[in-house]
Amino acid sequence: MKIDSAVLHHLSMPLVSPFETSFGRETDRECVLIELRSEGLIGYGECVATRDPGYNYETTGTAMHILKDFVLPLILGVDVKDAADFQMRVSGIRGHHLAKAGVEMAIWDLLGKRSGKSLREMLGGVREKVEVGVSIGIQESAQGLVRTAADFIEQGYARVKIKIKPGRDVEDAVAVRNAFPNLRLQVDANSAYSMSDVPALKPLDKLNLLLIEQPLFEDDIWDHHKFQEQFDTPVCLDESILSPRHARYAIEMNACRVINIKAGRLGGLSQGVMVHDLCLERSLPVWCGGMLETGIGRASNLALASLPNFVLPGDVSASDRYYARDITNERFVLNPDSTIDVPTGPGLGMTIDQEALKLFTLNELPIVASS
Ligand code: OSB
Ligand code: MG
Repeated sequence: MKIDSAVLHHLSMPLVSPFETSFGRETDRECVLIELRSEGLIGYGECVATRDPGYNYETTGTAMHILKDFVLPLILGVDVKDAADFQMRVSGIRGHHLAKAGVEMAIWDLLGKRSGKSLREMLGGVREKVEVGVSIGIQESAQGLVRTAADFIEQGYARVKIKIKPGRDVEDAVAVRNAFPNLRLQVDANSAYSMSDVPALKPLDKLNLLLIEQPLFEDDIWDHHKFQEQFDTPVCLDESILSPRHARYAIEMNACRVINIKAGRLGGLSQGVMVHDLCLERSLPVWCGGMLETGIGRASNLALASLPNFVLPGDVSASDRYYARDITNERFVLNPDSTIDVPTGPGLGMTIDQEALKLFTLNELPIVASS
């Protein structure tokens, strides 16, 4: 499949409500939509880098640079066979997984459109719908958080994740647990703590949480082992797992009992599938994380989450939880059983609302093969 040209669309989209985590607050979400043209077809991929280097070191700015100057020149005018071939071609570029993963997604979309197969079929997904939950950012108060959670539960979300940070942890979690004694509840710290915070966090262990996500630093798998030793609640790693190797290290160190899989963080869907397979073999449950994706990235997450070992609900909510207007014509809705349907069309199964795309574009960069 020869890749003829590409367009990078740097987007900024207003969120329906601000999203606050331990590393900052977003009211508009930036991302880079990658458009690849090949033999008369167009494939789309979403790079989930954000405006600020808060989740990890990448930003939409670094992604535009790495894509334009390093990743795309390696594939434009080139016959790229599949995701593995793409990974081999870009293996000399260190890091920048969010940038690479966006291109790999566009390649899958092209492969599917060529063969008439959905991403779910190509990845080996086994479910037509996926169990989902909602990730709630830090609210103005614990009472406000309970109200927000009640609203989502009312809408049909059967699993809730709340963001925590120092000073806004145990009290918030206790408030939600007291209001909803049977709720499937979990917390996410986004690397905000260190081992000296263990005594302060210990009361979380009494709240019957599904898991505690990424309490410590990204590069500290070993301290997560020490943390896990002190908690009955399963530790789940997000930021720390940057490759299938990291997943193996974490499992062998007993640093976690659950892994959050994000294709972006791992450098591509193919790498997400590898972590999935490894966890299946080692009997670790996984679930699909989210990065406030547009319809493009959400379609990709749903296809990935249809694989067999995604046994915990994913952070993949309905389109209206994020955007009043999305860049895709298709919107995702929550089914009454707290699931979302996996798209069935070729590739990602999505089409672009060109008018919306224009509306949200900060910068558009066409890129052609240098001869
Ligand atoms: O840590 O899971 C995270 C959003 C941006 C960056 C990091 C995270 C998140 C979420 C949102 O929790 C999940 C979603 O897309 O609904
Ligand atoms: Mg997380």
